[in-house]
Amino acid sequence: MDLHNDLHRVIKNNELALLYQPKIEISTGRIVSAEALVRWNHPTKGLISPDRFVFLAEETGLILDIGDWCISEACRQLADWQQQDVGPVRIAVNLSPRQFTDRSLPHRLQALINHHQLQGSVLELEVTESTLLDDTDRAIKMMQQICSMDVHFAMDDFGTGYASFDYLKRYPFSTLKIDRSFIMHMCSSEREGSIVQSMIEMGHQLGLVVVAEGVEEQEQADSLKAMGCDFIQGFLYSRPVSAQELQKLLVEQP
Ligand code: G
Ligand code: G
Ligand code: NA
Ligand code: MN
Repeated sequence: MDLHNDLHRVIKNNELALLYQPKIEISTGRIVSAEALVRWNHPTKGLISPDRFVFLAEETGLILDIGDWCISEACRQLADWQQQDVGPVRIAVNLSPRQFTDRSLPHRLQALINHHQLQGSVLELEVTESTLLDDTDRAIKMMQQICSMDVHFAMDDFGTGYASFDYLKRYPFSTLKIDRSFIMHMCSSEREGSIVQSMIEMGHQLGLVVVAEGVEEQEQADSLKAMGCDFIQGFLYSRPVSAQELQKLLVEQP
């Protein structure tokens, strides 16, 4: 498979890029955070979505290098904005399961934070439950180590797997992201609406900040606001955009 061979060269050839999707704080309407989403700018095949190469990279172990590149690029961008007085804004980076088996992750995160003279709190890590399944105790320990650097964790795609509220209680998460499949039907189905409402309430009871993903319609945003959801993310507000475009949005907001 030739994509596979090409994948070995993505970093050396500088073919990866991060796009950023704003997360809007519902109470203020402001962008205070953005999710970094990786893209592969292939020399002949054009822009390739992570859906097509992240699993390949997981299989081959290349995800470690790609993941490192993403975190380090996010830190570089944060430092750049800090110097230009853009923001304040936090960046959330997605972590894949394999990255979480790497015991040197906390140490390398700390080194990047120090190198770029950042506060840990400007960085968030998004993980899905599959990332945590392997070795619970070790995962909790690693998360605690990273949390002590003031880097926070978000549980991504919540509601799609087996992760229960017990899960959220045991692992040091500070944010819960409701999967977009629930948001999609929340206004057309009373049942789905109630599920979203209960996720928000239970999230708050556990002391978590709640983000709704995949918000595409104003009606959904209005309901989420009425339900007390904290942040929204989705095409209604913005697609993932380049760093320059996000910078423009940040600079122009009141
Ligand atoms: O951006 P897009 O909607 O195409 O992302 C598709 C999938 O790829 C999503 O599940 C998203 O979480 C994942 N993804 C995007 N960027 C990264 C990344 O930097 N690392 C990992 N592990 N997954 C990512
Ligand atoms: O798995 P994760 O939640 O990281 O997936 C993020 C993916 O969701 C990205 O590929 C992003 O492009 C996509 N996405 C973001 N907002 C929306 C939206 O409003 N609608 C849809 N259909 N996809 C979205
Ligand atoms: Na994510
Ligand atoms: Mn998600």
